[in-house]
Formats: sequence, structure tokens, C-alpha cells
Amino acid sequence: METNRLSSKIEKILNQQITKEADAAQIYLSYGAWADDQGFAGVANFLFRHSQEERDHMNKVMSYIMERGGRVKISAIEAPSSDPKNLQDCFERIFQHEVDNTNAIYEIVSLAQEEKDWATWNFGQWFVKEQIEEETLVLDLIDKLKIAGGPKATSESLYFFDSQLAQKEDEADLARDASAERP
Ligand code: OFO
Repeated sequence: METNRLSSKIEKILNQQITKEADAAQIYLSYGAWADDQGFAGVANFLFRHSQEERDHMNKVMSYIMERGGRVKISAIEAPSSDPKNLQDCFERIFQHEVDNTNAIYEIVSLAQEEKDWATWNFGQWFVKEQIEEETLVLDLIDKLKIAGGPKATSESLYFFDSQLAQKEDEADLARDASAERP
């Protein structure tokens, strides 16, 4: 009796996503270590927390494959690329990683839709929303860095940015949710 409820294509793309999330966790980890070395303890803390979040995403995909009777395959991840040049560069690179990951999630939901695998489609929607939040969060930080002066920001404004990040919420508020929650 066939107990695997995932097609081989869906199983493959979900396993690839496990690697992508692990990859993202590794990137956040390496940028966090870089930030700490530069004296930005708040930024480092924020990036380490995010690294953990990416690991949680990896586990979420892994659990889903197993729940559906599929086979999890763990692959190697690459070493992260070179250190960022400055904070602006760090967050711009993170934004690009998030956009790449969003595109990977879109591939999953598109394939699920094509195969009429509504369970996977439904599962993927959690990630679609999560990616909107993550992109919004990073864009907001890039904006703040621009206001602080971008690559020419003074140490005083960077100190302020860093202390803000030490206590920043990990989830961004989305405008659409804010209006929906209004009484
Ligand atoms: Fe896994 O959310 Fe970012 O990449």
C-alpha cells in the first residue's frame, strides 16, 4: 500500500527547501558573528535570533514531509560567502537572500497548485505570509539605515540603530494585519 502522500516532485522540492532554510540559518549565523566582531552586539543578537528562526522553518518543512509519509533527505550546505562590507551591505544582502527564498516558496506553491496537492499548497501559504513579514522587516531596517546616513552613517547613529535592534520584535507588523485587527 502506498503511504507516501507526496509526489516525487513535491518531495524533492520540499527537501530542497530544507536545505535552503538551513542555508539561510547559516548565513544569518555568519553575519551575526561578523556584526559581533564589528562591535554591533544588538545587530548580532538580532541575527542570531533570526538564524534560529530559519532553523525552525527547516524543522517545519521536515516535519511536514514526515507527516505526509515522505522521505526526508538531508543535504550538505555551502559555507556562507564573504563578510559584508558594512551594515547597509549586510542588510541589503539579507534582503536579497529573503527574496530568493520567497521565490523558492513560490515554486513550491505553484507546483502544488499544478498537481492539485492542496495539502502542500495550504502548508506553503504559511511560508508565503512569513516571507512577506521577513521582507518587510528587513526593508524597514534598510530604510532606517538610509536615514542614519547609509554607508556614511556616524558612529552615534549606528550606535542608536544597534541598541534599537537588541530589543526589536522579530516579526514585522504588516499594514494589512493592522487594519484587519482594528476593532
Ligand atoms: Fe525561512 O524565512 Fe527567511 O528566509
